[in-house]
Amino acid sequence: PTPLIEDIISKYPRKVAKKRAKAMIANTPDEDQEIQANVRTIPGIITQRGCTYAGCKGVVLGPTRDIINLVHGPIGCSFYAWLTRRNQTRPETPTDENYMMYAFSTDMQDENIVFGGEVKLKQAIREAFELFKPKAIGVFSTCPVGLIGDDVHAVSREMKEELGINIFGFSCEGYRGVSQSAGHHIANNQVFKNVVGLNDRPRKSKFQLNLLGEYNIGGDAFELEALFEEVGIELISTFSGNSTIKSMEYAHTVDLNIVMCHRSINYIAEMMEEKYGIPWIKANFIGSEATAKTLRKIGEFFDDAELTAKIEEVIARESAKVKEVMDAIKPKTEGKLAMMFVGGSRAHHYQELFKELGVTTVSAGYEFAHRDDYEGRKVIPNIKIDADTRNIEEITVTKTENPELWREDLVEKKAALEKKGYEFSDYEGMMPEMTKNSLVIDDISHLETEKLIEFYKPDIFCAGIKEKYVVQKSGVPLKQLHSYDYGGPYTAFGGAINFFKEMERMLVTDVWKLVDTPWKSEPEIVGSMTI
Ligand code: CFM
Ligand code: HCA
Repeated sequence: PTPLIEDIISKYPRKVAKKRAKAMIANTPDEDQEIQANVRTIPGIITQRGCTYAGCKGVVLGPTRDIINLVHGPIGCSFYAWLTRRNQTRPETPTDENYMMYAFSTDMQDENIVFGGEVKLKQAIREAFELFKPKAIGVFSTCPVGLIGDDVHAVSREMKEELGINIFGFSCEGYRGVSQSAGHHIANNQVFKNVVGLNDRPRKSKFQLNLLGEYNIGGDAFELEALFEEVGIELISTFSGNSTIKSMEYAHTVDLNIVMCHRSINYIAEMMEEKYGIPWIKANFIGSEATAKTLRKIGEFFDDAELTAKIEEVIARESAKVKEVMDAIKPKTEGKLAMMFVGGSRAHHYQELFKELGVTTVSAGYEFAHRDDYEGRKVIPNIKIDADTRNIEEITVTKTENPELWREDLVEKKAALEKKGYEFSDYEGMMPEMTKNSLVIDDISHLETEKLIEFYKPDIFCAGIKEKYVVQKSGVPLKQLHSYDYGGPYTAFGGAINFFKEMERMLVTDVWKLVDTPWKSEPEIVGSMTI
C-alpha cells in the first residue's frame, strides 16, 4: 500500500486494516489491478451502504407507476422507501394509473412475527386490489419475512389465481445479500420471469430500443425521452424510470438494449440476449461528449442515413449550447479537485461532467458495485463466487422456443458489426478511465472519508444524504449525486448545462471557508477507552 493508504488504515485493528487495504488502490490505468468489491462490510464500520430490499423495491421496481409495490414488513421499511429517491413519473393522461405516491405495506406487528404474516399479506393484497384494481402487484419481503418463513411466492401464486391479475413476490429480505446490489439481481430475475414477454406489440417505427438502468432521478429520463423522440428513435421501455409495467411486457420487441447503469440492470440485458437474441451496448448520457458518443454509437447500429444525419444535427446544435456555458464557467472551475463515492455507476459517469469543467477526480469509489464495474467485464470469469452471492437465485435462461420471437436478424447484425470493431456486451469499468495514482476505494467508511478530506482538501465531495452534513461541517461542499439535492436533470446536453451551473454555484464561492464548528477549538466530548 502507498503511504496514504497506510495512513488511512493505521487506526484499524490489524485484521480490519488488512481487509480494508484490499479495497483501496492507487490507480494505474494501463495495468490490471484487482480491487476487493461486493464483500460484506466489516461489522462496526460506518458504511454508506443500504440493504437488499432497498435495491429491489426502492431502486429497480420503485419508479414504475402502474404496479402496486406492496411491502410485506414493518412500516418503517415502507416509510424509508416512500418518495425519497426523487424518481419522477409523468402519466400520459390525468386518469392513468400512478401508485407511486402511495406507500403500500402490511404493517407487520409483533403478533404477525410470532404467529406468521401470510394471512395479513393475503388480506392486504385483496384490499389493494379492491381499492385500485391494478393490473399487477409486486410483493416485497423485508428482513422478518425471511426469518419467520412466510412464503411470499406461494401467497402471490394463490392470490394471482384468485384475483386474475399478475402478482409475484420478491425474496429481497434486507440481509439477503451484502448490499443493495443483491436486490438489483433479485428484481431483475423476477421482472424477467414474470413480466418481460407477456405481451406483444406490432412494430410502429424503424428504430426501437429499451433504455436499461435509467431511473429518472430529477427528471433524467425525461431529457433522454425528448432526445430520442427528436432524432426519431422509439423508446419502447425504460427499466425503470417514468416507466410502466405494461411497456416492460413487450420490451422483448426492440432491436437493441442500451445500458446506462451497468451495475443494477446488466442481468436483464444479458437474459434478453440469451432468450431473444437482442444485443446490448453500454450507454452513457452523463456529459455532452459522452452523450454525443452514445448517440453516434446507436446511429452506427441502425445504419440509416436519415437517422445519422438527424443525430449529427442534434449533436451540433446542442453541443454548441453546452460549449457556450462550459466556456463561461470552465475558467473559474479549472484545476479544482473532486471526489465521488456513490452507489454503483454514478461515481464513474459523473467524472465525465467534471472533466468537461476541468475538475480532476482525485478519489472515487462505489458503495456496492462489483469488480467488473471497476476493472471491466473482462474480469467476470475470474470473480470468486462466495456464499453471499450463491444466496441469490441464478436463473437459467434458454433461447425462446417461439421462432417468431427469436431475432436471428439481430444476431447476424451483431456479428457483422463486431467484425468492424463495434463493441457489444461490454463495459470497461471505471478504473481505466481514471487518472494515474487517483485513489479508488470500495465501500468507503466514515473514518476513511474524514482521512481523505484531510489529505486532499477537495473542493467538492459527491455522495449521499448520510454523508452530506458531516462533510459540509468540515468546510467542503457536498453535492448529492443520488437525489441531486433539489436539482437535475443532469443527463444529455440540457442536463450538462444544469450541472455546470450548479457546480459554478458550489465551487465559485468562499462561503465554505467560513464554516466553523465549536469542536474545532473546544472538543465537547473527550474520552478514552481501554480494551
Ligand atoms: Fe445505478 Fe442508480 Fe447508481 Fe443504483 Fe442507488 Fe441511485 Fe446510486 Mo442511489 S441504480 S447504481 S442502487 S445509478 S439509488 S439511481 S443514486 S446508489 S449510483
Ligand atoms: C438507496 C437509495 C439511495 C440512497 C441515497 C443516499 C438513493 O440506496 O436505498 O444515501 O443519499 O439514491 O436514494 O441510494
